[in-house]
Amino acid sequence: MGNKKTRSKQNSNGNRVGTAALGRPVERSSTKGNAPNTDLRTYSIPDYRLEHPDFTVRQRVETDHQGHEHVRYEVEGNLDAPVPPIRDSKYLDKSQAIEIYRYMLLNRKMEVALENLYKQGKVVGGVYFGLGQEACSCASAYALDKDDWFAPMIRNQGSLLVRGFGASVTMMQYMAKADSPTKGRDGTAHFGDIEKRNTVSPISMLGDLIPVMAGVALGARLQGRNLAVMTYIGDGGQSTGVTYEGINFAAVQNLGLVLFVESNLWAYSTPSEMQYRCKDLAERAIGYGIPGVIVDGTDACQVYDAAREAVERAHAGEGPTLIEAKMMRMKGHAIHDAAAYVPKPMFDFWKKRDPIARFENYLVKEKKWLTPKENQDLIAEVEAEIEAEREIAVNSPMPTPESAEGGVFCENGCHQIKPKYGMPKVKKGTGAGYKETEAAVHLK
Ligand SMILES: Cc1ncc(C[n+]2csc(CCOP(=O)(O)OP(=O)(O)O)c2C)c(N)n1
Ligand SMILES: [Mg+2]
Repeated sequence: MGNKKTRSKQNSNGNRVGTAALGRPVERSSTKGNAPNTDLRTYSIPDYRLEHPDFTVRQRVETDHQGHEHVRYEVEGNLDAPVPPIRDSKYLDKSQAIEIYRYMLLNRKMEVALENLYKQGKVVGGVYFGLGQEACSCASAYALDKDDWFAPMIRNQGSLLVRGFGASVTMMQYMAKADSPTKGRDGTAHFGDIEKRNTVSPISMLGDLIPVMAGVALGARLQGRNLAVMTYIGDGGQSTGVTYEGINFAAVQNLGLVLFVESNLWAYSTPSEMQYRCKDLAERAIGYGIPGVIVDGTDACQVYDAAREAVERAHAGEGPTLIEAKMMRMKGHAIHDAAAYVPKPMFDFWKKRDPIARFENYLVKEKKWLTPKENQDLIAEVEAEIEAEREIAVNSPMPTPESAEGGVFCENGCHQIKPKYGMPKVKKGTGAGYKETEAAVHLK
């Protein structure tokens, strides 16, 4: 993030890729013989993947010799398919691709450090991991411009790194340290920074971030700015009613929501087969009347391209985009969960599609953008950074007991909410037609 972004190119129809390639559902009449068949409509959902994994998870109920029933999952399908290549990005140049790779390495090594801190008894509570999802977290956040807004979910610790939160911030938060953003009041990732980094804190109630972020986009637009607002929802969390409400609101208001649906095949111990019946969650976009697109969530280039196109649509005032990123959660729900319910062949399949190993291979062997020596130096430098950040976090003090009573209520205007980009433009009432809205009065 932060460096110059290449704008998406024009496609052959002369439309901006951001609009046309993402396939805003377009009604098409299909033909029967020569006559148009008006009974049939088809909608397009672009799919950037170079592979379409083909397997199904089935639930089996088994009875043990004592008569107790146990649920077990089995996977069936083509689990020996060859690993697909990384798809060349339409927009990323060499230095940007290497920067994303570096963030992915930081993401992974920070989580390894967190696991060790947990095992050393230094973490208060649990730890959540985004293992296998680093490309989705890092390349998505990298597609945002500095002024755009963003809200991570618990697994998007890589996105936080991209948005400028050092690894020590997340580590201190898990250790409930005095210098952490919540000063020890919350043990997990519930922090943001609405002043400097345009980052809204995750919300535990799944789906609730979506209307909140739609509201952020609406607020910015009332203040004269078309900003992109990016957030994430899981394949489990997208079943909530508030997800529907939030996306629908963003759709009808044409707000710049960039929603990543992280299709990681599991919601806690529930497989996606038991979560929804449509083939791909991107199809939900058709019902909302917004563009939807499918990407391989383990391919940083695909994630970036779809995100960047959605961000450009948002900046152009063209409304929300739903991006389904397909991948696999490679650990349990959190550190307490050994994920014993996941059939081992599924882990084996996705392990071969490790987003970091594949991107490394792409940069070193295919593109030759990094020599093996440069790659080793980069890895060593990332390890040194994580070690330094770990030291900062470990050395931060625990909060004093007296500090617990501070920061509970607003003190001395600490949370004054002011319009960030300018006073909202409202129509002045001149007669029976218009009335100054209550919201506008309130903002003054
Ligand atoms: C409204 C709501 N219902 C239930 C929960 C409890 N809960 C927390 S995480 C989770 C599973 C989420 O799965 P998914 O959305 O697929 O995200 P993933 O863990 O795979 O990233 C559930 C059910 C919650 N936080 N909010
Ligand atoms: Mg999930």
